[in-house]
Amino acid sequence: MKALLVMPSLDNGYWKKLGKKVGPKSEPLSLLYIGTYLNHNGHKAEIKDCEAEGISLEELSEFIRNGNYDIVGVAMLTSMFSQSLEVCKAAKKVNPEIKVIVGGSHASVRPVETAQEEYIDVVTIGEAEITFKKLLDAFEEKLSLNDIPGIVFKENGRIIKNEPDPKIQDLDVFPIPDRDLIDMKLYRPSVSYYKRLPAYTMITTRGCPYRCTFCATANTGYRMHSIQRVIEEMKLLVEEYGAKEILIRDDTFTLNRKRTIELCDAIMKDGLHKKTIWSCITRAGLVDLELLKKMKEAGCYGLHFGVEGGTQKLIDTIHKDATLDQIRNAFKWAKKAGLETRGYFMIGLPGAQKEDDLATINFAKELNPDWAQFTITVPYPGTQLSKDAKEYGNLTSSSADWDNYQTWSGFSSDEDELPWVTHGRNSKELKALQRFALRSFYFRPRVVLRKIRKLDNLPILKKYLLGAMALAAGGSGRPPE
Ligand code: B12
Ligand code: SF4
Repeated sequence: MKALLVMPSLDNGYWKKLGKKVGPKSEPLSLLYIGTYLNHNGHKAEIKDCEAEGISLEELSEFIRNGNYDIVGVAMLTSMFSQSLEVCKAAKKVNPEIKVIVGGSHASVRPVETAQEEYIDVVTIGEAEITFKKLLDAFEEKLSLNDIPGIVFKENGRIIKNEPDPKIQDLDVFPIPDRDLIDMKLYRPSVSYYKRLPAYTMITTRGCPYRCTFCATANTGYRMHSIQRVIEEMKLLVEEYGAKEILIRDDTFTLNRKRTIELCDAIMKDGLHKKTIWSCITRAGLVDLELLKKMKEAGCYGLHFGVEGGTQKLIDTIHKDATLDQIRNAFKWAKKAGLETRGYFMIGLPGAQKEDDLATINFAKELNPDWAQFTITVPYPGTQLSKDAKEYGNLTSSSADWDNYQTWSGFSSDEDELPWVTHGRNSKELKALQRFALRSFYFRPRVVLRKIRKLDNLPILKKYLLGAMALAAGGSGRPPE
Protein backbone atom coordinates (compact mmCIF):
# COMPACT_ATOMS: atom_id res chain seq x y z
CA MET A 1 0.00 0.00 0.00
CA LYS A 2 1.12 3.54 -0.61
CA ALA A 3 1.10 5.83 2.40
CA LEU A 4 1.83 9.51 2.88
CA LEU A 5 2.87 10.54 6.40
CA VAL A 6 2.18 14.19 7.14
CA MET A 7 3.62 16.55 9.76
CA PRO A 8 1.10 19.40 9.87
CA SER A 9 2.19 23.01 9.97
CA LEU A 10 2.91 24.36 13.45
CA ASP A 11 1.79 27.75 12.27
CA ASN A 12 -0.28 29.08 15.15
CA GLY A 13 0.15 31.31 18.21
CA TYR A 14 3.75 31.78 19.22
CA TRP A 15 4.95 29.87 16.22
CA LYS A 16 3.40 32.33 13.80
CA LYS A 17 4.89 35.35 15.54
CA LEU A 18 8.31 34.17 16.54
CA GLY A 19 8.92 30.54 15.77
CA LYS A 20 9.48 30.99 12.06
CA LYS A 21 12.68 32.92 12.71
CA VAL A 22 14.09 31.41 15.88
CA GLY A 23 12.07 28.22 16.31
CA PRO A 24 13.17 24.76 15.29
CA LYS A 25 12.84 23.05 11.97
CA SER A 26 13.17 19.66 13.54
CA GLU A 27 13.36 16.45 11.54
CA PRO A 28 10.11 14.51 12.14
CA LEU A 29 11.77 11.49 13.77
CA SER A 30 8.39 9.93 14.52
CA LEU A 31 7.41 9.85 10.84
CA LEU A 32 10.90 8.82 9.79
CA TYR A 33 10.78 5.81 12.12
CA ILE A 34 7.32 4.79 10.88
CA GLY A 35 8.03 5.45 7.19
CA THR A 36 11.30 3.54 7.26
CA TYR A 37 9.69 0.58 9.00
CA LEU A 38 6.93 0.47 6.39
CA ASN A 39 9.40 0.67 3.51
CA HIS A 40 11.34 -2.23 5.00
CA ASN A 41 8.18 -4.27 5.37
CA GLY A 42 6.48 -4.43 2.02
CA HIS A 43 4.80 -1.03 1.79
CA LYS A 44 5.67 2.31 0.25
CA ALA A 45 5.79 5.38 2.49
CA GLU A 46 6.59 9.01 1.78
CA ILE A 47 6.75 11.98 4.14
CA LYS A 48 5.45 15.52 3.75
CA ASP A 49 6.54 18.00 6.42
CA CYS A 50 4.25 21.01 5.96
CA GLU A 51 6.14 23.07 8.54
CA ALA A 52 9.63 22.53 7.20
CA GLU A 53 8.63 22.66 3.55
CA GLY A 54 6.37 25.65 4.16
CA ILE A 55 3.52 24.22 2.13
CA SER A 56 -0.11 25.30 2.41
CA LEU A 57 -3.13 23.02 2.79
CA GLU A 58 -4.01 23.65 -0.85
CA GLU A 59 -0.55 22.56 -1.97
CA LEU A 60 -0.77 19.53 0.27
CA SER A 61 -4.16 18.59 -1.22
CA GLU A 62 -2.68 18.85 -4.69
CA PHE A 63 0.22 16.66 -3.65
CA ILE A 64 -2.13 14.03 -2.20
CA ARG A 65 -4.25 14.15 -5.36
CA ASN A 66 -1.24 13.58 -7.62
CA GLY A 67 0.26 10.88 -5.42
CA ASN A 68 -2.62 8.38 -5.48
CA TYR A 69 -2.13 7.41 -1.86
CA ASP A 70 -4.17 4.67 -0.21
CA ILE A 71 -3.38 5.94 3.26
CA VAL A 72 -2.64 9.32 4.81
CA GLY A 73 -1.07 9.26 8.29
CA VAL A 74 -1.21 12.49 10.26
CA ALA A 75 0.84 13.45 13.34
CA MET A 76 -0.99 15.09 16.21
CA LEU A 77 0.61 16.86 19.17
CA THR A 78 -1.90 18.71 21.34
CA SER A 79 -0.99 22.18 20.12
CA MET A 80 -1.36 21.16 16.49
CA PHE A 81 -4.81 19.62 17.00
CA SER A 82 -6.75 21.82 14.56
CA GLN A 83 -3.94 21.79 12.01
CA SER A 84 -3.93 18.00 12.11
CA LEU A 85 -7.69 17.86 11.62
CA GLU A 86 -7.39 20.20 8.63
CA VAL A 87 -4.93 17.77 7.05
CA CYS A 88 -7.30 14.83 7.69
CA LYS A 89 -10.15 16.77 6.11
CA ALA A 90 -8.03 17.74 3.11
CA ALA A 91 -7.08 14.08 2.51
CA LYS A 92 -10.70 12.90 2.66
CA LYS A 93 -11.81 15.74 0.41
CA VAL A 94 -9.29 14.67 -2.22
CA ASN A 95 -10.55 11.11 -2.06
CA PRO A 96 -13.01 9.73 0.54
CA GLU A 97 -11.55 6.24 -0.07
CA ILE A 98 -8.22 7.27 1.45
CA LYS A 99 -7.87 5.83 4.95
CA VAL A 100 -6.81 8.49 7.44
CA ILE A 101 -4.71 7.28 10.38
CA VAL A 102 -3.77 9.67 13.18
CA GLY A 103 -1.12 9.17 15.90
CA GLY A 104 1.29 11.01 18.20
CA SER A 105 1.26 12.39 21.75
CA HIS A 106 -2.22 13.91 21.71
CA ALA A 107 -4.01 11.21 19.76
CA SER A 108 -2.41 8.56 22.00
CA VAL A 109 -3.87 9.94 25.22
CA ARG A 110 -7.28 10.88 23.77
CA PRO A 111 -7.76 8.12 21.22
CA VAL A 112 -11.52 7.72 21.52
CA GLU A 113 -12.26 11.45 21.41
CA THR A 114 -9.87 11.84 18.48
CA ALA A 115 -11.40 8.93 16.56
CA GLN A 116 -14.79 10.59 16.89
CA GLU A 117 -13.60 13.40 14.60
CA GLU A 118 -15.31 13.25 11.23
CA TYR A 119 -12.40 12.72 8.88
CA ILE A 120 -10.44 10.15 10.91
CA ASP A 121 -10.67 6.38 10.36
CA VAL A 122 -8.10 5.06 12.84
CA VAL A 123 -6.14 6.41 15.81
CA THR A 124 -2.99 4.66 16.98
CA ILE A 125 -2.04 4.62 20.64
CA GLY A 126 1.65 5.06 21.50
CA GLU A 127 4.55 3.93 19.33
CA ALA A 128 3.14 3.07 15.96
CA GLU A 129 5.70 1.48 13.60
CA ILE A 130 4.36 -2.06 13.92
CA THR A 131 0.72 -1.02 14.37
CA PHE A 132 0.85 1.05 11.19
CA LYS A 133 2.29 -1.84 9.23
CA LYS A 134 -0.41 -4.18 10.56
CA LEU A 135 -3.05 -1.64 9.55
CA LEU A 136 -1.72 -1.45 6.00
CA ASP A 137 -1.60 -5.25 5.78
CA ALA A 138 -5.20 -5.42 6.98
CA PHE A 139 -6.41 -2.75 4.56
CA GLU A 140 -4.58 -4.45 1.70
CA GLU A 141 -6.08 -7.83 2.45
CA LYS A 142 -9.46 -6.38 3.44
CA LEU A 143 -9.18 -7.93 6.91
CA SER A 144 -10.99 -6.82 10.05
CA LEU A 145 -9.14 -4.32 12.27
CA ASN A 146 -10.44 -6.04 15.40
CA ASP A 147 -7.26 -8.06 15.88
CA ILE A 148 -4.83 -5.14 15.72
CA PRO A 149 -3.80 -4.07 19.22
CA GLY A 150 -3.19 -0.41 20.10
CA ILE A 151 -5.82 1.24 17.92
CA VAL A 152 -9.21 2.92 18.10
CA PHE A 153 -11.22 2.83 14.89
CA LYS A 154 -14.59 3.49 13.35
CA GLU A 155 -16.74 0.63 12.09
CA ASN A 156 -20.22 1.29 10.74
CA GLY A 157 -20.37 4.52 12.72
CA ARG A 158 -19.30 2.83 15.97
CA ILE A 159 -16.03 3.60 17.78
CA ILE A 160 -14.10 0.47 18.72
CA LYS A 161 -11.13 0.45 21.10
CA ASN A 162 -8.84 -2.57 20.87
CA GLU A 163 -6.53 -4.00 23.50
CA PRO A 164 -3.35 -1.97 24.18
CA ASP A 165 -0.16 -2.85 22.37
CA PRO A 166 2.78 -3.88 24.58
CA LYS A 167 5.79 -1.57 24.21
CA ILE A 168 8.63 -2.90 22.06
CA GLN A 169 11.61 -3.56 24.35
CA ASP A 170 14.30 -4.04 21.71
CA LEU A 171 14.38 -0.73 19.88
CA ASP A 172 16.82 -2.09 17.31
CA VAL A 173 13.92 -3.89 15.59
CA PHE A 174 13.24 -0.48 14.06
CA PRO A 175 15.67 0.23 11.22
CA ILE A 176 17.70 3.44 11.29
CA PRO A 177 15.38 6.21 10.11
CA ASP A 178 15.94 6.80 6.41
CA ARG A 179 16.58 10.54 6.23
CA ASP A 180 16.31 10.46 2.45
CA LEU A 181 12.56 10.49 3.02
CA ILE A 182 12.90 14.19 3.84
CA ASP A 183 15.00 17.04 2.50
CA MET A 184 17.63 17.25 5.23
CA LYS A 185 18.79 20.66 4.03
CA LEU A 186 15.59 22.17 5.40
CA TYR A 187 16.33 21.28 8.99
CA ARG A 188 18.09 22.97 11.88
CA PRO A 189 17.34 23.17 15.62
CA SER A 190 16.15 26.41 17.33
CA VAL A 191 18.75 29.15 17.21
CA SER A 192 20.07 28.57 20.72
CA TYR A 193 20.26 24.78 20.34
CA TYR A 194 23.24 24.48 18.06
CA LYS A 195 26.79 25.73 17.61
CA ARG A 196 27.56 24.43 14.14
CA LEU A 197 25.43 23.61 11.12
CA PRO A 198 24.38 21.17 9.82
CA ALA A 199 23.06 20.10 13.22
CA TYR A 200 20.76 17.09 13.10
CA THR A 201 18.78 15.16 15.67
CA MET A 202 18.46 11.52 16.70
CA ILE A 203 17.31 9.45 19.64
CA THR A 204 19.21 6.65 21.37
CA THR A 205 16.52 5.68 23.93
CA ARG A 206 12.78 5.99 24.36
CA GLY A 207 10.70 6.73 27.44
CA CYS A 208 11.37 8.02 30.94
CA PRO A 209 10.76 6.24 34.25
CA TYR A 210 10.40 9.47 36.29
CA ARG A 211 7.04 10.93 37.33
CA CYS A 212 7.11 14.71 36.83
CA THR A 213 3.46 15.73 36.93
CA PHE A 214 3.55 18.17 33.98
CA CYS A 215 5.35 15.83 31.58
CA ALA A 216 3.71 13.93 28.74
CA THR A 217 6.40 11.25 28.73
CA ALA A 218 6.44 10.52 32.48
CA ASN A 219 6.28 6.87 33.55
CA THR A 220 6.87 5.52 30.06
CA GLY A 221 9.63 3.06 30.95
CA TYR A 222 13.06 3.23 29.39
CA ARG A 223 14.31 1.34 26.38
CA MET A 224 17.58 1.67 24.52
CA HIS A 225 19.08 1.26 21.11
CA SER A 226 22.26 -0.83 21.24
CA ILE A 227 25.59 1.02 21.32
CA GLN A 228 26.50 -0.42 17.93
CA ARG A 229 23.27 0.87 16.44
CA VAL A 230 23.75 4.36 17.92
CA ILE A 231 27.24 4.55 16.47
CA GLU A 232 25.97 3.42 13.08
CA GLU A 233 23.33 6.17 13.08
CA MET A 234 25.79 8.85 14.22
CA LYS A 235 28.20 7.79 11.48
CA LEU A 236 25.44 8.00 8.93
CA LEU A 237 24.52 11.51 10.01
CA VAL A 238 28.14 12.58 9.80
CA GLU A 239 29.21 10.75 6.66
CA GLU A 240 26.06 10.88 4.53
CA TYR A 241 24.48 14.11 5.70
CA GLY A 242 27.54 16.09 6.78
CA ALA A 243 26.41 16.62 10.38
CA LYS A 244 28.84 18.79 12.27
CA GLU A 245 26.68 18.52 15.32
CA ILE A 246 24.14 16.04 16.69
CA LEU A 247 21.38 16.87 19.15
CA ILE A 248 20.37 13.74 21.06
CA ARG A 249 16.69 14.18 21.91
CA ASP A 250 16.40 11.40 24.54
CA ASP A 251 14.43 12.42 27.63
CA THR A 252 17.12 11.28 30.08
CA PHE A 253 20.24 10.42 28.12
CA THR A 254 22.44 9.53 31.11
CA LEU A 255 19.90 7.40 32.97
CA ASN A 256 22.09 4.33 32.52
CA ARG A 257 25.57 5.46 33.56
CA LYS A 258 27.35 2.32 32.39
CA ARG A 259 25.78 2.55 28.94
CA THR A 260 26.66 6.25 28.70
CA ILE A 261 30.31 5.43 29.38
CA GLU A 262 30.28 2.56 26.89
CA LEU A 263 28.76 4.83 24.29
CA CYS A 264 31.38 7.52 24.89
CA ASP A 265 34.13 4.90 24.52
CA ALA A 266 32.58 3.64 21.30
CA ILE A 267 32.32 7.18 19.90
CA MET A 268 36.03 7.73 20.60
CA LYS A 269 37.05 4.33 19.30
CA ASP A 270 35.43 5.22 15.99
CA GLY A 271 36.96 8.69 15.95
CA LEU A 272 33.50 10.25 15.73
CA HIS A 273 34.40 12.79 18.42
CA LYS A 274 36.86 14.33 15.97
CA LYS A 275 34.19 14.74 13.30
CA THR A 276 31.17 15.97 15.21
CA ILE A 277 30.13 17.55 18.47
CA TRP A 278 26.95 16.60 20.29
CA SER A 279 24.60 17.64 23.06
CA CYS A 280 21.96 15.84 25.11
CA ILE A 281 19.23 16.21 27.72
CA THR A 282 19.19 14.66 31.18
CA ARG A 283 18.28 15.09 34.86
CA ALA A 284 20.38 16.76 37.53
CA GLY A 285 20.56 13.62 39.70
CA LEU A 286 21.93 11.52 36.85
CA VAL A 287 25.37 13.06 36.40
CA ASP A 288 28.68 13.27 38.22
CA LEU A 289 31.95 14.99 37.43
CA GLU A 290 33.71 11.87 36.20
CA LEU A 291 30.88 11.00 33.82
CA LEU A 292 30.68 14.54 32.50
CA LYS A 293 34.42 14.67 31.82
CA LYS A 294 34.10 11.45 29.89
CA MET A 295 31.24 12.86 27.84
CA LYS A 296 33.23 16.00 27.09
CA GLU A 297 36.14 13.87 25.94
CA ALA A 298 33.77 12.04 23.58
CA GLY A 299 32.67 15.23 21.83
CA CYS A 300 29.73 16.28 23.98
CA TYR A 301 29.71 20.06 24.26
CA GLY A 302 26.38 20.75 25.92
CA LEU A 303 23.99 19.37 28.47
CA HIS A 304 20.35 20.35 29.05
CA PHE A 305 18.77 19.91 32.48
CA GLY A 306 15.10 20.21 33.44
CA VAL A 307 15.22 22.35 36.59
CA GLU A 308 11.63 23.61 36.39
CA GLY A 309 11.31 25.40 39.76
CA GLY A 310 13.54 27.52 41.98
CA THR A 311 12.19 26.47 45.36
CA GLN A 312 12.17 22.99 46.90
CA LYS A 313 8.41 23.32 47.45
CA LEU A 314 7.75 23.89 43.75
CA ILE A 315 10.00 21.02 42.76
CA ASP A 316 8.38 18.69 45.28
CA THR A 317 4.85 19.65 44.19
CA ILE A 318 5.56 18.53 40.63
CA HIS A 319 7.29 15.32 41.81
CA LYS A 320 10.54 16.23 40.14
CA ASP A 321 12.30 14.06 42.71
CA ALA A 322 15.37 16.29 42.82
CA THR A 323 16.90 18.65 45.37
CA LEU A 324 18.12 22.19 44.78
CA ASP A 325 21.60 21.04 45.82
CA GLN A 326 21.59 18.19 43.30
CA ILE A 327 20.73 20.74 40.66
CA ARG A 328 23.44 23.15 41.81
CA ASN A 329 25.99 20.35 41.71
CA ALA A 330 24.97 19.21 38.25
CA PHE A 331 25.50 22.69 36.80
CA LYS A 332 28.74 23.15 38.75
CA TRP A 333 30.16 19.83 37.54
CA ALA A 334 29.05 20.38 33.95
CA LYS A 335 30.83 23.74 33.86
CA LYS A 336 33.90 22.21 35.52
CA ALA A 337 33.96 19.54 32.83
CA GLY A 338 33.92 22.31 30.21
CA LEU A 339 30.38 21.72 29.00
CA GLU A 340 27.84 24.33 27.96
CA THR A 341 24.66 24.14 30.01
CA ARG A 342 20.99 24.81 29.35
CA GLY A 343 18.37 24.99 32.07
CA TYR A 344 14.66 24.52 31.50
CA PHE A 345 12.54 26.56 33.93
CA MET A 346 8.76 26.81 34.26
CA ILE A 347 6.59 29.82 35.07
CA GLY A 348 3.22 29.36 36.81
CA LEU A 349 3.84 25.88 38.24
CA PRO A 350 1.06 24.46 40.45
CA GLY A 351 0.79 26.58 43.58
CA ALA A 352 3.42 29.10 42.41
CA GLN A 353 2.72 32.69 43.43
CA LYS A 354 4.56 35.65 41.95
CA GLU A 355 7.35 35.46 44.56
CA ASP A 356 7.85 31.77 43.73
CA ASP A 357 8.25 32.53 40.03
CA LEU A 358 10.67 35.32 40.87
CA ALA A 359 12.59 32.79 43.00
CA THR A 360 12.73 30.49 39.95
CA ILE A 361 14.12 33.33 37.84
CA ASN A 362 16.68 34.12 40.54
CA PHE A 363 17.65 30.46 40.78
CA ALA A 364 18.23 30.47 37.03
CA LYS A 365 20.55 33.43 37.45
CA GLU A 366 22.33 31.72 40.34
CA LEU A 367 22.92 28.56 38.28
CA ASN A 368 23.86 30.83 35.38
CA PRO A 369 23.65 28.31 32.52
CA ASP A 370 24.71 29.37 29.04
CA TRP A 371 21.08 29.11 27.99
CA ALA A 372 17.91 29.34 30.02
CA GLN A 373 14.47 28.51 28.72
CA PHE A 374 11.43 29.75 30.64
CA THR A 375 8.18 28.15 29.54
CA ILE A 376 4.63 28.55 30.80
CA THR A 377 3.10 25.57 32.60
CA VAL A 378 0.47 23.81 30.51
CA PRO A 379 -1.61 20.82 31.69
CA TYR A 380 -1.15 18.56 28.67
CA PRO A 381 -3.79 15.84 28.46
CA GLY A 382 -2.76 12.54 29.96
CA THR A 383 -0.38 14.16 32.47
CA GLN A 384 -0.85 14.05 36.23
CA LEU A 385 -1.13 17.84 36.13
CA SER A 386 -4.13 17.63 33.83
CA LYS A 387 -5.79 15.38 36.40
CA ASP A 388 -4.87 17.79 39.24
CA ALA A 389 -5.65 20.92 37.20
CA LYS A 390 -8.74 21.89 39.20
CA GLU A 391 -7.12 21.21 42.56
CA TYR A 392 -4.23 23.56 41.80
CA GLY A 393 -5.88 26.15 39.60
CA ASN A 394 -8.50 27.04 37.04
CA LEU A 395 -9.03 25.86 33.51
CA THR A 396 -9.94 28.97 31.56
CA SER A 397 -12.39 29.37 28.71
CA SER A 398 -9.49 28.89 26.30
CA SER A 399 -8.75 25.39 27.65
CA ALA A 400 -11.38 23.90 25.34
CA ASP A 401 -9.20 24.83 22.36
CA TRP A 402 -6.20 22.51 22.15
CA ASP A 403 -4.32 24.94 19.93
CA ASN A 404 -3.74 27.05 23.05
CA TYR A 405 -1.69 24.32 24.73
CA GLN A 406 1.61 26.03 23.98
CA THR A 407 4.40 26.69 26.40
CA TRP A 408 5.52 29.88 24.64
CA SER A 409 2.22 31.76 24.92
CA GLY A 410 3.96 34.74 26.50
CA PHE A 411 4.76 35.76 22.94
CA SER A 412 1.19 35.47 21.65
CA SER A 413 -1.34 38.30 21.99
CA ASP A 414 -1.99 39.48 25.56
CA GLU A 415 -5.70 39.14 24.86
CA ASP A 416 -5.39 35.34 24.53
CA GLU A 417 -5.89 33.49 27.78
CA LEU A 418 -3.69 30.60 28.87
CA PRO A 419 -5.60 27.31 29.06
CA TRP A 420 -4.85 26.99 32.78
CA VAL A 421 -3.58 29.20 35.59
CA THR A 422 -2.69 28.17 39.09
CA HIS A 423 -4.79 29.69 41.90
CA GLY A 424 -4.18 33.38 42.57
CA ARG A 425 -2.61 34.17 39.19
CA ASN A 426 -3.87 35.33 35.80
CA SER A 427 -2.88 34.80 32.18
CA LYS A 428 -1.72 38.32 31.47
CA GLU A 429 0.62 38.34 34.45
CA LEU A 430 2.13 34.94 33.67
CA LYS A 431 2.70 35.85 30.05
CA ALA A 432 4.40 39.09 31.03
CA LEU A 433 6.52 37.15 33.51
CA GLN A 434 7.71 34.74 30.82
CA ARG A 435 8.94 37.64 28.72
CA PHE A 436 10.46 39.30 31.77
CA ALA A 437 12.24 36.07 32.79
CA LEU A 438 13.91 35.73 29.40
CA ARG A 439 14.94 39.34 29.13
CA SER A 440 16.18 39.64 32.68
CA PHE A 441 18.22 36.46 32.26
CA TYR A 442 19.81 37.25 28.91
CA PHE A 443 20.16 41.01 29.06
CA ARG A 444 22.57 40.93 32.00
CA PRO A 445 25.96 42.45 31.17
CA ARG A 446 27.85 39.25 32.18
CA VAL A 447 25.69 37.14 29.86
CA VAL A 448 26.01 39.53 26.93
CA LEU A 449 29.80 39.63 27.45
CA ARG A 450 30.01 35.85 27.70
CA LYS A 451 28.08 35.47 24.44
CA ILE A 452 30.31 38.00 22.69
CA ARG A 453 33.44 36.19 23.93
CA LYS A 454 32.15 32.92 22.51
CA LEU A 455 31.39 34.38 19.08
CA ASP A 456 33.56 32.57 16.61
CA ASN A 457 31.73 32.89 13.31
CA LEU A 458 29.23 35.00 11.42
CA PRO A 459 26.28 32.58 11.45
CA ILE A 460 26.53 32.43 15.24
CA LEU A 461 26.41 36.25 15.41
CA LYS A 462 23.35 36.21 13.18
CA LYS A 463 21.55 33.69 15.33
CA TYR A 464 22.31 35.62 18.54
CA LEU A 465 20.93 38.76 16.93
CA LEU A 466 17.76 36.93 15.91
CA GLY A 467 17.37 35.59 19.45
CA ALA A 468 17.97 39.02 20.97
CA MET A 469 15.39 40.59 18.65
CA ALA A 470 12.88 37.94 19.64
CA LEU A 471 13.46 38.66 23.32
CA ALA A 472 13.37 42.41 22.90
CA ALA A 473 9.94 42.02 21.28
CA GLY A 474 8.12 42.30 24.60
CA GLY A 475 8.29 45.12 27.11
CA SER A 476 10.62 46.43 29.78
CA GLY A 477 13.20 44.70 31.93
CA ARG A 478 11.18 45.19 35.12
CA PRO A 479 9.04 42.42 36.62
CA PRO A 480 5.38 42.92 35.71
CA GLU A 481 3.13 44.50 38.39
C1 B12 B 1 11.56 16.52 19.05
C2 B12 B 1 10.41 17.12 19.80
C3 B12 B 1 9.84 18.28 19.30
C4 B12 B 1 10.31 18.90 18.00
C5 B12 B 1 9.70 18.24 16.80
C6 B12 B 1 8.33 17.70 16.98
C7 B12 B 1 8.00 16.89 15.76
N1 B12 B 1 7.59 17.57 14.75
O1 B12 B 1 8.15 15.70 15.76
C8 B12 B 1 9.91 20.38 18.19
C9 B12 B 1 11.11 21.03 18.83
C10 B12 B 1 9.46 21.13 16.97
C11 B12 B 1 8.80 20.23 19.23
C12 B12 B 1 7.85 21.20 19.44
C13 B12 B 1 6.89 21.09 20.42
N2 B12 B 1 6.76 20.11 21.32
CO1 B12 B 1 7.87 18.54 21.36
N3 B12 B 1 8.91 17.04 21.62
C14 B12 B 1 9.91 16.52 20.97
C15 B12 B 1 10.46 15.29 21.72
C16 B12 B 1 11.62 15.74 22.59
C17 B12 B 1 10.91 14.10 20.89
C18 B12 B 1 9.87 13.62 19.87
C19 B12 B 1 10.45 12.50 19.06
O2 B12 B 1 10.91 12.70 17.96
N4 B12 B 1 10.45 11.29 19.62
C20 B12 B 1 10.92 10.10 18.93
C21 B12 B 1 9.77 9.41 18.17
C22 B12 B 1 10.25 8.12 17.57
O3 B12 B 1 8.75 9.12 19.11
P1 B12 B 1 7.35 9.85 19.05
O4 B12 B 1 7.49 11.24 18.59
O5 B12 B 1 6.65 9.61 20.32
O6 B12 B 1 6.59 9.06 17.88
C23 B12 B 1 5.99 7.80 18.05
C24 B12 B 1 4.52 7.84 18.50
O7 B12 B 1 4.16 9.03 19.19
C25 B12 B 1 3.73 7.63 17.26
N5 B12 B 1 3.47 8.75 16.37
C26 B12 B 1 4.02 9.97 16.34
N6 B12 B 1 3.60 10.65 15.26
C27 B12 B 1 2.75 9.86 14.58
C28 B12 B 1 2.04 10.05 13.41
C29 B12 B 1 1.23 9.03 12.92
C30 B12 B 1 0.50 9.22 11.66
C31 B12 B 1 1.10 7.84 13.66
C32 B12 B 1 0.19 6.77 13.16
C33 B12 B 1 1.80 7.63 14.84
C34 B12 B 1 2.64 8.64 15.29
O8 B12 B 1 4.57 6.72 16.56
C35 B12 B 1 5.91 7.22 16.66
C36 B12 B 1 6.89 6.11 16.41
O9 B12 B 1 6.79 5.10 17.37
C37 B12 B 1 9.20 14.91 22.58
C38 B12 B 1 9.51 14.19 23.87
C39 B12 B 1 9.49 12.70 23.64
N7 B12 B 1 10.29 12.02 24.38
O10 B12 B 1 8.78 12.17 22.82
C40 B12 B 1 8.52 16.27 22.80
C41 B12 B 1 7.00 16.33 22.86
C42 B12 B 1 6.42 15.51 21.74
N8 B12 B 1 6.74 17.75 22.60
C43 B12 B 1 5.81 18.23 23.31
C44 B12 B 1 5.39 19.57 23.24
C45 B12 B 1 4.43 20.03 24.33
C46 B12 B 1 5.82 20.43 22.24
C47 B12 B 1 5.33 21.87 22.00
C48 B12 B 1 3.84 22.03 22.10
C49 B12 B 1 6.06 22.78 23.00
C50 B12 B 1 5.71 24.23 22.79
N9 B12 B 1 6.57 24.91 22.12
O11 B12 B 1 4.70 24.73 23.25
C51 B12 B 1 5.86 22.15 20.58
C52 B12 B 1 4.80 21.98 19.50
C53 B12 B 1 4.72 23.21 18.69
C54 B12 B 1 3.43 23.30 17.94
N10 B12 B 1 3.06 24.50 17.61
O12 B12 B 1 2.75 22.34 17.67
C55 B12 B 1 5.18 17.19 24.21
C56 B12 B 1 3.86 16.70 23.58
C57 B12 B 1 2.69 16.82 24.52
C58 B12 B 1 1.44 16.78 23.74
N11 B12 B 1 0.42 16.20 24.34
O13 B12 B 1 1.32 17.25 22.65
C59 B12 B 1 6.32 16.11 24.25
C60 B12 B 1 5.82 14.68 24.46
C61 B12 B 1 7.27 16.52 25.41
C62 B12 B 1 6.78 16.16 26.78
N12 B12 B 1 7.44 15.24 27.45
O14 B12 B 1 5.84 16.69 27.30
N13 B12 B 1 8.89 19.05 19.89
S1 SF4 C 1 10.32 15.95 32.83
FE1 SF4 C 1 12.10 14.75 32.20
S2 SF4 C 1 12.59 13.51 34.03
FE2 SF4 C 1 10.50 14.29 34.32
S3 SF4 C 1 9.20 12.64 33.55
FE3 SF4 C 1 9.52 14.09 31.85
S4 SF4 C 1 11.26 13.33 30.71
FE4 SF4 C 1 11.24 12.30 32.70
